[in-house]
Amino acid sequence: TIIILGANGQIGSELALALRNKFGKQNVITTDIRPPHEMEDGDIFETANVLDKNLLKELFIKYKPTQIYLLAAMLSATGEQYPMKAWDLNMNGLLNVLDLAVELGIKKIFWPSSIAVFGPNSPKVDTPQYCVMDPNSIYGISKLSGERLVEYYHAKYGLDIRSIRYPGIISWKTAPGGGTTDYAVHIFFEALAKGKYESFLSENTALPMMYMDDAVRATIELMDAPAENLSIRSSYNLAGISFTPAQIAQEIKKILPNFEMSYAEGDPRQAIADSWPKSINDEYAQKDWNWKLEYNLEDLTREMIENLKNK
Ligand code: VAH
Repeated sequence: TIIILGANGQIGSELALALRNKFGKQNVITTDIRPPHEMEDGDIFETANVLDKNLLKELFIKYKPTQIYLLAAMLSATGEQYPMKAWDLNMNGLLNVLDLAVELGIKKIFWPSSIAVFGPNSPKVDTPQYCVMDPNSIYGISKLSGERLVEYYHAKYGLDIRSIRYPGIISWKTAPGGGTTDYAVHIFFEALAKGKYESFLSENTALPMMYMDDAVRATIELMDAPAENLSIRSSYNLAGISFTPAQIAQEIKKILPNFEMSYAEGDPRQAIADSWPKSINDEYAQKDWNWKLEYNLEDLTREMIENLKNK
């Protein structure tokens, strides 16, 4: 069986769909701190807080998972409002899962890192797998620390933990919560609802992004790769596509000609975005597990508008 912790989040909710399709609903246990808004027949859900180690232990003993996906975390923008809560959730949630996996012999774990592990002194363009990493958001600090921990638990205890440094992820099924890259999701909701959007990031803020379908496929392809092929046990860079708010607005205008974009000044998320890379090099993912992106900016824009129109 597979247990997904944080299954109601932006990534967790779509990973749950993909993993249920791949392994069968009866083999996927979704958990979060509260039930999802809607469930389908056969969906299995358990309420679980990743900070409650005893409850996690009971769940792991009850379901004997062969794989755990730990998606519970607080993202960058909210983390700057509640730094100690973010540190507690992101670090102790991870440590609880790592310790229980060793204790109970659970081999395979997925844990997401982020481009947020890079900081002001990291190379900004074509950011490599190995370079200076001085994150200055508590979220980025927790993800960099998490990378050090997962590599340590792999080396010391042989845990088969796999990880991806996700770029900003764009999806329509579940609205994201508290991220700096969320503008690239909100823009579509507002373009269709109001015909206009005020971006909290400035027009030339280039960031690495990825359509959710690519992010989910990358996750499953990494988890399916033979362990002996994986040369990275911290977390794999994944490039996605880099664009600015101006560029995505331009792409939206090709489909919604009356769409109007404007830019707010002084949003605290601007400083977070400015500390991150503009583009990423993902040669290790290409070499180790044959990664290939499928959705470019034009595809992503078309998919988001079509799916949100029908939603
Ligand atoms: C955030 N969506 O904005 C997340 C992600 C790279 C961005 O880590 O915090």
